[in-house]
Amino acid sequence: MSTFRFLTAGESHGKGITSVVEGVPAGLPITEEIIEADLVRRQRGYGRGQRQQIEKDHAEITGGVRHGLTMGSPISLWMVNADHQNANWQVRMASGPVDQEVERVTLLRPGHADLAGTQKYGFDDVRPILERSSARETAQRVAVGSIARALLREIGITIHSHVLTIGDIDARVPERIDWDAVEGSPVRVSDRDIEAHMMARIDEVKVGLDSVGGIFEVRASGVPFGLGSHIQWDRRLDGQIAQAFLSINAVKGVEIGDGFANARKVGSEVQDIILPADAWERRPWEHETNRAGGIEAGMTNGEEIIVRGALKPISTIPRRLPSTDLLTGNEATAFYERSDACVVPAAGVIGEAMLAIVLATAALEKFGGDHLTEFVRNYEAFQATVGPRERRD
Ligand code: EPS
Repeated sequence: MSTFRFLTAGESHGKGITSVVEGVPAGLPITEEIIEADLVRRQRGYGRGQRQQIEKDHAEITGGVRHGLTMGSPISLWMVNADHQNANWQVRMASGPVDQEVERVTLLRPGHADLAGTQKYGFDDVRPILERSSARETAQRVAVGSIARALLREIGITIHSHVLTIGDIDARVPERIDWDAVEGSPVRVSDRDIEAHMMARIDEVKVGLDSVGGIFEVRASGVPFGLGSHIQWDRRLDGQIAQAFLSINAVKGVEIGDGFANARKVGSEVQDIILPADAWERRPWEHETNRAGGIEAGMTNGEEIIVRGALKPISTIPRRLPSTDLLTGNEATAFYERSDACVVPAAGVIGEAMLAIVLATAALEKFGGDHLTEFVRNYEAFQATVGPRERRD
């Protein structure tokens, strides 16, 4: 049985970024076009900086897929950094020795990897640290997420995201979210009025040479019972999701279901009542509400998974922040090259990828299978066992 896992490599302004994905069953339809559809979504979003006009993200499949189908072997993806074509970057990020002096970055940016990274890895130049800690790497995570998502789709799981807040502006969340409207929105909200307010807020922040954060929400529907487990701390799915979300650049908080709101209530107000069979509309064991966000005791409970990620405003801002020089320890202003004013919409797309990766890993753990048909067969056999014993035929 295979375990879904992946690694990425590459720097923001190096030649490109790579990933190797292992554990995908054979027979899954994957094409560069399928992956590109998600890459394009990550690049959009109001408030992105100049860099996204330079990059046209495309993942070339260089291994593991033949004639549009996975082979069960590791899948390798290669993505070019268009910005590297700039002569400056070719010298600054050359993998071989260069015969000219390359200017060091020594003005530490607060809120980034600069200080801790240089101290930990022993550099007197921030460049080798900032290049890898850059959110450019999330382009590969989204590509890997596309593969995970394609696998999940085979067992009926779909994943969406939308933006809940930009700064202090809250979106109104309707009972049924119009995902097509979200996809058409520059800030990934379904409400046009709020969209205009949010965009105005981003403009305002840009004029003030600042940045703004916010909260995005990712939802997975069609999730079967029993992904994750209660039996050991590291098998709990909510813990795995929290780790995956907190690994997204600038995400500083994670909430599953009504986590924070529930903390202010009493026990009788926060339960999701398990409905009796005559009230079920779509499947066995429905709940009256979904305050738990689809996970109880580290396992999926059949309801929609709802996860939120809170993003701090991007730390690199055009308004030069007071800081310190890495070499001298003297007072200085922080390094600034370029930045985005707001990345909350893009972070939602990255959150979808991370949730897809966690769920694909858990689904493969539960259902296994080296070929897609085996995976789907195992899923279907399990689904047939779900429900009250005396009502099952
Ligand atoms: C990033 C800084 C910006 C972002 C980049 C992440 O890049 P640059 O310094 O080249 O302007 O645009 O994000 C991406 C390149 C991307 O594809 O998302 C950072 O410091 O993390």
